[in-house]
Amino acid sequence: MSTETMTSQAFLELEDKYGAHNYHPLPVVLSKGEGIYVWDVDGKRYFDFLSAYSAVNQGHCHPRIINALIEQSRELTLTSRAFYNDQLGVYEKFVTEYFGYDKVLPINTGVEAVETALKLCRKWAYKRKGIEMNDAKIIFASGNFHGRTLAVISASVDPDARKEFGPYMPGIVIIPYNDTNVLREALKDPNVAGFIVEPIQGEAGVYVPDDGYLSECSRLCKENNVLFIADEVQTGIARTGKLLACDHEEVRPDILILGKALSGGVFPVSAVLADDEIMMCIKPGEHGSTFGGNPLACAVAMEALKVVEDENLAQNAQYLGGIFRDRMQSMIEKTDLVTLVRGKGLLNAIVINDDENSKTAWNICLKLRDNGLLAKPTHGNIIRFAPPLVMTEEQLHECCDIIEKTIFEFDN
Ligand code: IF1
Repeated sequence: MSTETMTSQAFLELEDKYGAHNYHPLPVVLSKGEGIYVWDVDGKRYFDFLSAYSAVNQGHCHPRIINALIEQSRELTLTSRAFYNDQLGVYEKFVTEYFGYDKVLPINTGVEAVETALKLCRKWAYKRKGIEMNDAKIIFASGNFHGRTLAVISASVDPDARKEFGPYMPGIVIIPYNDTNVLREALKDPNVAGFIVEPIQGEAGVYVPDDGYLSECSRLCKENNVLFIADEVQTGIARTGKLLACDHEEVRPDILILGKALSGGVFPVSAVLADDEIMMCIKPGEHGSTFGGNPLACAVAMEALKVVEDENLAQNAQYLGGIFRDRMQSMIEKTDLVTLVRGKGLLNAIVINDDENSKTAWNICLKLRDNGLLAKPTHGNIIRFAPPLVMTEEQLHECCDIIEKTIFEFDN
């Protein structure tokens, strides 16, 4: 089908007619991306303030990452893990040194990496910790988002994610987020093998825990011989102003989960990192995936991580994040429509002065779109702002001007 003469409306109608209705996208049809910008089918340019949920930290179609993709795809794309390939070992050495772990288990999507971490934790529980077979429990935080599989939604408290998908997986304990007292109590159960947490809860609305929360959680886990598992699928890889969000508190997770920006948003590449003591609990045949560790993924991920380092993206996110929150803070003082801004680095959100069920945040996002900036509401009254990390200070100010102008237009 030639798409050149098709209107935005025609593309919306195609998705509506032929695609499952498991999403409710903002009405804008994109056909090109470069750096911090995306363009719609009519050629209108936007600042991307979602970055595909932090997958495109390095910016859209980064020339170095795309080049790695093209070069490798000419040579070899997939062997499966039935054979060795000449990229995997090189990547494994690179990525383990980059993040400081003995071993990596390469996989594809974020949720697969979460599943991998949960399985690894259970294996460790039986082989090392000595928990009776099938008694292992893993603690999750309320408000979590770890993906869409049956195991993971079993730990969700979001009715949309859970309801009518039962029966649910057992062995899950849910405690409040940002509460170390409850964790301390929960850890007294000797059958607890792991505690999995997002350093900042994304889906919950960019909910930043108190300073010291992660380090205290990690300390409590260590004290109780429980694995501290960090889901850094969204917060990792420079997004929050450090390579990992855990780095803000100098916490080293026992199991580290990465995804999204590991490929710079080129295609799904995820990873689980751990030391030998944990990772060697899994033996050949016990876990895997056809595409996990494919040579294309290895080449792309290596280049994507090099770009993060070479372009100082963590430092840039840290610096611009401060400016962004300052600008939002001074905006908030001039309007009743926005009540607060929160976040770390370039993972931020503003809270709209309205209830969760209102359409205000959605309508603001439509106006932002009209004014050339793309963002998406979460939970009805929260707007997440997460641009690619390759932005300059001048560009960020331009974006803050758009947000301010849009909010003030709305306020009247
Ligand atoms: C969707 C949210 C973000 C994640 C963490 C694992 C995964 C995710 C911390 C799974 C995925 C996504 C998926 C996306 C919406 C999105 C999201 F709003 F739902 F919460 F980013 F903030 N751990 N997050 O955030 O990774 O399997 O998707 O690769 O459309 O479901 P995945």
